[in-house]
Amino acid sequence: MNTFYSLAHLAHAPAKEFLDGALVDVFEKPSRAELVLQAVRAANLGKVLPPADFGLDPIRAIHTADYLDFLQNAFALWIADGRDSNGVYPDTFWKAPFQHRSAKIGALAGIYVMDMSAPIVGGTWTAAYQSAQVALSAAQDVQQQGKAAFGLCRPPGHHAHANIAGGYCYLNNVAIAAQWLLSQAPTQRVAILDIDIHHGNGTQHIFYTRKDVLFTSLHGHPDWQYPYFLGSANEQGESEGLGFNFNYPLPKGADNALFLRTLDEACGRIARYQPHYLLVSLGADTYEKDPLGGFALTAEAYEAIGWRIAQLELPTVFIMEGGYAIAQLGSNVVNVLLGFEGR
Ligand code: SP5
Ligand code: ZN
Repeated sequence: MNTFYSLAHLAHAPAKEFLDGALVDVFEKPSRAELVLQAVRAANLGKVLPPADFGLDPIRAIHTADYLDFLQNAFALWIADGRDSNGVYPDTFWKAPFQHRSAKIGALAGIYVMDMSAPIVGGTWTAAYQSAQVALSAAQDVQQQGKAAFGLCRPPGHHAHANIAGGYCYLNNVAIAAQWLLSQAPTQRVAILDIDIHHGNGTQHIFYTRKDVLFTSLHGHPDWQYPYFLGSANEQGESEGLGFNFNYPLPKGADNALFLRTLDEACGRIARYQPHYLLVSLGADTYEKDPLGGFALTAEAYEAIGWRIAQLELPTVFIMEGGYAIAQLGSNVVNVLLGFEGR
């Protein structure tokens, strides 16, 4: 299968994030994508191609105009306000009702960013824009050749809501690609399978009231794992979307057997939905050695995951999400893709 990749991700390289109360070196760093790219090349997965430019319209179909303005201008406003060049981090998360809407960058960050792990630096907008183009290009490739493609997206996307950044995510790449596929007649239904260890809160919320997108997610139970506030099994969709959202929250320490058994359940749901396309939010932070994980998956699991997804026999768009165990990230991700191809 073809891999889509853009060098623009290199410009998104914040130095620090807040984690467990400490300012630490970022986990979501440029070497992640570079190592996955090297593994793709070493495995001869297929061609590595630059993304086409679909422009802003497919991004505007998912994200609000005010949020996109914020993402594009935040760093310049931050610097103009005399703040630290480390990047934009909210200093105020307001919980009470608003009485005043300030245009100060500190206020905007509080509105549009939900946590301390989505800093915005000078290269963030361009990187996020190109990451979305990578996802769109992978979707178009699958639409044209009918089998599979890999969008090596960085930054990742599944925590981003229509108007909120968080969890290293700014633009929801998988949602943008899914919506674009639906805009291409005669596609009527697409399914998303999210196997990053963190629940895809943004993707779920974006499609929560819709039945043309089935969202299924395996992840650490929000009782113990980020993002804490969404991801329970009783979240099944609302209004027209009721019955089109399936969460499979798993306990800490979940192993290969439990993960693969649960994946089979999720795949059963997807098969019954009979979608025209499958999009996979592919995170490898389920790996036993992941510093932000908590599952116990071993390297052998990844090929098996890919093989099971292939049994759905659907045109499939893989979209890169998380995975922070740098030494094994490339091989774990590529093993999913090789497993899918039966290699
Ligand atoms: C795309 C993606 O994988 N985003 C993950 C964002 C995780 N943000 C950090 C959450 C903090 C969890 N506490 C970790 C405890 C490790 N000591
Ligand atoms: Zn994750």
